[in-house]
Amino acid sequence: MEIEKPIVGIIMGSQSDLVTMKEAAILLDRFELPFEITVVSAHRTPERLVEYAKTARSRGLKVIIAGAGGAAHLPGMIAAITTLPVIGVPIKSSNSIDGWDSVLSILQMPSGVPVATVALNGSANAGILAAQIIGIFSEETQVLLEKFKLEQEQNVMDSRNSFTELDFRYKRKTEF
Ligand code: RP5
Repeated sequence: MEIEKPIVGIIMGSQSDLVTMKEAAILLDRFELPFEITVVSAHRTPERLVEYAKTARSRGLKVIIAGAGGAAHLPGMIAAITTLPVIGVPIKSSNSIDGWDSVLSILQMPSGVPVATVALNGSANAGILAAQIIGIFSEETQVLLEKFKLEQEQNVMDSRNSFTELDFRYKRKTEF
């Protein structure tokens, strides 16, 4: 069996980020996209960061998802070096005051160096956004994304049943 080369890179500042970042991997798996996942620390392994960013495109990656917490410089520094799109995941980590530090470190990039920042701990959305970027060019991925949206819609519609069971005195029947 031929092993497919990864087209999405998931990186994080520490192994402690994995509990959050694995959600992105679960989504990429669902969209059948080959990915690599590893630790690259902006502060503890700066040279590894530079090498990762410099070689990402030539190694076949199309999108990078980078998660970090606290003084979260990883996504921004990767974006400073590569021309690939970078999706940043702010993480509420052990060295975060309240999560805002991670959000602002990743969100407030200077003009000229964009990072597509998702919500705090929003790594599932990072996985979906990466798939949507790939889906611009891949019909197969686009089909899986549409299926995902339909399933999501159905889950919400099914959840309405729990509302009909509620018994309020002034509740009125609704078709909606
Ligand atoms: C950041 O510091 C990492 O991304 C992580 O979120 C945080 C804490 O790292 P550890 O001290 O758990 O290794 O650079």
